[in-house]
Amino acid sequence: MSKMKIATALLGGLLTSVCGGGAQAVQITYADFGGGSSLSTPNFNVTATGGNFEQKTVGGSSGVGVGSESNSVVAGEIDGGLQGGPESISFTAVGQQRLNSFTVAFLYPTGVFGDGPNETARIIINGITYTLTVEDSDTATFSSGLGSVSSDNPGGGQWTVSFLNPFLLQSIVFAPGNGGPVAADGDFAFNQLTTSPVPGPIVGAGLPGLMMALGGLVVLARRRRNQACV
Ligand SMILES: [Ca+2]
Ligand SMILES: [Ca+2]
Ligand SMILES: [Ca+2]
Repeated sequence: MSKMKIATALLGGLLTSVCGGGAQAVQITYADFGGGSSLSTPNFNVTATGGNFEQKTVGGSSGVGVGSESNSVVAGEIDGGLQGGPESISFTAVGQQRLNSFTVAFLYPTGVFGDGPNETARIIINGITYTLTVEDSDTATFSSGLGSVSSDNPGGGQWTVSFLNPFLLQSIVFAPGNGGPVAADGDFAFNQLTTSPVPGPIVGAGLPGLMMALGGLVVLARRRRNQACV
């Protein structure tokens, strides 16, 4: 392959990296889960604690929770469990990616399906615990200003927490919040997680890096033209 072709191929790859960085969001949804207690995708390793993955649809929303014969209190939701302790679903990131948003379902205000308190979800991101708390049927709050909450479907208790400044995701765990002595309080299900790739090195180098790459291509093109004239 000539130097020109190599340079063109390199530049093409770099431009793809520039143009594609951040645009290729990766999503994993409840629909990706079958049975069993573990799931591996190119981007995530996921495990269920306290039982197996279990899906359900209620009130126009769908999600995957944890189910078992012995420990699960609420089918298709991540609940406080019986003697086996709280259920949870844990995601470990494969490779470098940034957290854009996550969505949960079946997190309801007081009174819905007999819930005592407003339900809360415990979300442990990179080892730090945050809470998503329902205030009423249209409002919920996230315990950190890093994320803002939107109501997707009040009938399904579905909420999305979006991160304005996506950060590197190593792990995220979905666990019941205010279950306490009542295992069916603070139960919910996972609906969706969206991440984006970490930008490539040329993006890190910024515009000067891109200009240097373009400059190199021009020099190679001139050399080639001069050689052709000999
Ligand atoms: Ca359950
Ligand atoms: Ca409940
Ligand atoms: Ca619930």
